[in-house]
Amino acid sequence: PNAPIRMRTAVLAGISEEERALLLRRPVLKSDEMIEKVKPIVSEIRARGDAALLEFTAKFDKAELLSTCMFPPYSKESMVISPNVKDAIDKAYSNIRKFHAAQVDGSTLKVETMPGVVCSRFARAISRVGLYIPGGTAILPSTALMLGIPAQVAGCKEIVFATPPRPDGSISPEVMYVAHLIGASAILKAGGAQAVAAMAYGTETVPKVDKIFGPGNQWVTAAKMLVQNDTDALVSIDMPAGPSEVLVIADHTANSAFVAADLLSQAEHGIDSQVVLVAVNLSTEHLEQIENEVDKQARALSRVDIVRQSVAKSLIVQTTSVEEAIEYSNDYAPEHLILHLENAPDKVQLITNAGSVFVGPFTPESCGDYASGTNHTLPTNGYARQFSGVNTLSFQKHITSQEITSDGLKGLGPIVATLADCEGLQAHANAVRIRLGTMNL
Ligand code: HSO
Ligand code: ZN
Repeated sequence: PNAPIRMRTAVLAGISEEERALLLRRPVLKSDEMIEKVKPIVSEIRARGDAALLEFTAKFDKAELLSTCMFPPYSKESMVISPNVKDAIDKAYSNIRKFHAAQVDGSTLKVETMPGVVCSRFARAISRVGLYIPGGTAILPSTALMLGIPAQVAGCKEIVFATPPRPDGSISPEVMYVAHLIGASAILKAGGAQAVAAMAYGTETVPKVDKIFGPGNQWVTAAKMLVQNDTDALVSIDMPAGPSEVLVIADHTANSAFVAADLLSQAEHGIDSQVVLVAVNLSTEHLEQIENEVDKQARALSRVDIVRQSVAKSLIVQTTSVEEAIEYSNDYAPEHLILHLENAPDKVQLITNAGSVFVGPFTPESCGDYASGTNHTLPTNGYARQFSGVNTLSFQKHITSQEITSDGLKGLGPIVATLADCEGLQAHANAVRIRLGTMNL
């Protein structure tokens, strides 16, 4: 236990493609195996609804409940929190709401592609959403804000919170307070695969939802992946989630204590959190200073046992230029990217893959985790290559429409009829010709 808390070090210059690929790897996630494990839980919920849900909650969360859900109005006693926490939640709510309200797509896009042919696109809220708020080693009212606020500003009609209850059957008062701010229409007191299944299919008391959001452990993630593939459930998910990550790029301007603190803030999430430090031409002394800071600060943390394990799995990568560092980061596609660099704002344009970027020495990731305004539900495991983090548009979908005048059809119809003939789809061609036939051409 007294061994130094240290990361592995690798030098990027001169290594082979294979070695470089190994440095980009995350700890393996066995998604196939997990999906097999959650299948029986999901089927039980489908088959037996509330009864199965209550049994699983007794078994996994050690809570004997009489009912699965709470519905508004939520009692004032359930949300008693200290005034300074309430104040902090209110301020975070206001910032996150400002940033997410500005993202609401309330406009209609209209393009006249040919004379008399007008194509439009407009957004509508996803009607019913399920928001998973993890329990486990930390209570996460911040996640309730990050999922609830975009749902609220997008105008979702039904907002279901799901979170594992404490053994006495209650939900943390901070999460209850956020549910009240958001106007959650139900709070499902369940976690794990069983909560996901209940929201995907609905039970006697749990409302069925159209899309499920939120981070969770392997069970939750596997259940989300399973139900999204079931056409009976007719449900989608935000993204496949994995363990949390941060990649920090630091050059000679970096403050060693700040860098270490940023690495540790992510390392404390869980034993499989990944933290990567990409050093740009750092002197041996500077690097050593950072490593000593990691060790020193880690020892003072209450979650030192978690940090010890996650730091041991983490990595320092030495590079010789900012470009090389950012190229590595782009290939890694981190959930969070922190730039401790000279002229950091100018480097943002080089970034092609990342969930969220933190620019400059006074922008710790913690601010985005809680209260600056951006969302903290972000793509992990390299999915930042193709996924955006949760945002207001995640709670809307787009509908297209078109309106064609008779003159418009005179111009467009022959093109469509030719293509329909070419595909051998006579009825398609007829739908145009039957109309053209009524016109004086
Ligand atoms: N860093 C986490 C979010 C979070 N941090 C919640 C603190 N509370 C997402 O990767
Ligand atoms: Zn965090």
